[in-house]
Amino acid sequence: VTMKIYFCGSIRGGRDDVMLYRKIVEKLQSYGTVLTEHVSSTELSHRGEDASAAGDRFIHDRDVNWLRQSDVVVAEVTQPSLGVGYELGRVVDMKKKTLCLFRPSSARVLSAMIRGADDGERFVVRDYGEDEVDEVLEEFFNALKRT
Ligand code: 6IA
Repeated sequence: VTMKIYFCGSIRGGRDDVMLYRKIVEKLQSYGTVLTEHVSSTELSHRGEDASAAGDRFIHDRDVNWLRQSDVVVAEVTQPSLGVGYELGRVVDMKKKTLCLFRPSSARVLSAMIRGADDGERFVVRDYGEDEVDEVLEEFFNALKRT
């Protein structure tokens, strides 16, 4: 049985980091099935293909179901996104193992509601640089195997 990984990244919050999401998702795929591969699709713009409320409800319900099914959650949180923040809030309640990746080089300051949720164990915020994706994920998944 392969691990189910839920990846969170900004969509309507802005697609500036989509190439980095690609890189992260590619690495994640070496550890398991990424349920949310579309988040890293370069074809998906912040405007989206379907803005209807029914479309949005479908997306919301499907994503929350995927969150419930997932074994582990990885989020790139540098580009602020309401959707990613919402997913992380839901996931804290689901008590899933979660890794949030933030790039201080962006000159942004991460929300206190994310940084402050770090408990050093189940929910971890990791500062990193773009060239450290592989190491940071290796470290995280190796530690998972040991628990
Ligand atoms: O508020 P945001 O759009 O930035 O929220 C992004 C997060 O919400 C991602 O981590 C996704 O898991 C989830 N999400 C938001 N929109 C979608 C979506 N299609 N498909 C899948 N997951 C989504 C929207 C595409 C569109 C712009 C029509």
